[in-house]
Amino acid sequence: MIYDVKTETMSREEMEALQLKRLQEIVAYAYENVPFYKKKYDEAGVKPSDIQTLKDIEKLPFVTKADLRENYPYGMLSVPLSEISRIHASSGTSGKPTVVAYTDEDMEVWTECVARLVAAGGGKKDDIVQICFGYGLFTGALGLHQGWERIGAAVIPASTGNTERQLMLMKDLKTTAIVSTPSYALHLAEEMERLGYKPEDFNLRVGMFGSEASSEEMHAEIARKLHLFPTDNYGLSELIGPGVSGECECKCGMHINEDHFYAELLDPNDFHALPDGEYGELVLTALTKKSMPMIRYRTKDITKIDSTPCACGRTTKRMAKLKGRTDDMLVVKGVNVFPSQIEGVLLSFKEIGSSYEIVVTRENYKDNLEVKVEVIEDSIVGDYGKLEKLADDIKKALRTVLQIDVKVRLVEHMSLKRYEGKAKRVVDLRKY
Ligand code: DLL
Repeated sequence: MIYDVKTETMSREEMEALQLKRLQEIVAYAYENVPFYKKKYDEAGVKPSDIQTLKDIEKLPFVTKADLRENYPYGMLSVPLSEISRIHASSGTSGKPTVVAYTDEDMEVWTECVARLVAAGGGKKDDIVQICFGYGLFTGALGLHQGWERIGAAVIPASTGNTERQLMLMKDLKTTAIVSTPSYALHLAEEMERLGYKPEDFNLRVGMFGSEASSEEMHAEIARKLHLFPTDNYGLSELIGPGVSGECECKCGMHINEDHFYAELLDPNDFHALPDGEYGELVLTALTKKSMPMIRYRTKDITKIDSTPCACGRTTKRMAKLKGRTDDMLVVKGVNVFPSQIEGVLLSFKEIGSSYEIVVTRENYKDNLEVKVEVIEDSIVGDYGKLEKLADDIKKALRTVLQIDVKVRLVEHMSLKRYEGKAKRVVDLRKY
């Protein structure tokens, strides 16, 4: 079902006209109301009146996470605190968190954006949805909660933790939809198996996943193990939280809520605009966000854009599943390695589980890449020959994809750490 037919099926001309109008408004608004933007634009020698076409956005300087950190906590607000109705924060890599705020109007936009993606992913009024994201400062839980509520579903704010209890609730309350990270969905599936449940014991129908990278293979596994239709959903706190883009039932890219988010795809080295189909860094502008204007925010997320029509009838551009981030991209032996590439290979082996850990070390100036995976196939545990062959097969498959040698370490089932939030897959122990 298309939630907002008028907006989601707009012609390209109409959408671009709307985007330009909103871009001009938000740039002028930010310049007048946020000293940070006034200073930045004055220094760059640009004025709001220089924005005459959408392409003119390229005249504006970028905003980065460092800018938010420097203006912590309220330095980028355009309104007095009395106008703010919600505050969230995302964990910073070090030190202070990144604080984001919403006015009533921003909350309304957020809720509508998520509601569109809920409907796109197959969510319905009759659904009973269990939100297994951590309630708190993280935008995931409350953001999706609001969107599901807006479409009229019954929302269970289960939060994270206590997987056995989650499964009990899921079964007893006849949950039809779940919202979580994709890795937690697989953990739920593992626990189901361990506790002797079968997927048929549950009423699951759809799953909205996001906030961390997942491969097509991972979604296929979730679908198979939990008997539900999974969709991938993307967003980030700085822009709004979840609600930026999400997959529809065609699963051919995540539809961007383009009337609220203007997406540019740039070469991360020289920032020239890339054509559709080429991977680059996503730079987003929140076209309507009032509390904390976010104009040309460098997401560091790597994706590609597809503007061709989608079979679902929506006309909005789609972004591909994330290939990684410019800053979690590993360079091992001089080769760019994305954890998502490794994951894709690992999930093609049925003998190993979906949890893995990538460890990078350096010895005598030489990089080593080790992948730890859990053996879940009982028939080969204890059979040295079979284990050795499995490790060798995984190694060969990784070599084909990555073009470098990888050490494969098989470990016991359930011995790797499980995560309720975003999974941490990479341990880089190299000293530079
Ligand atoms: O993770 C918002 C969100 C919550 C999106 C729930 C979807 C579902 P942050 O905590 O600020 O916000 O983290 C944002 O997480 O820049 C990406 O690197 C990563 N990320 C978010 N969604 C996806 C996804 C939320 N579907 C950062 N695939 C972003 C891959 C994702 N990475």
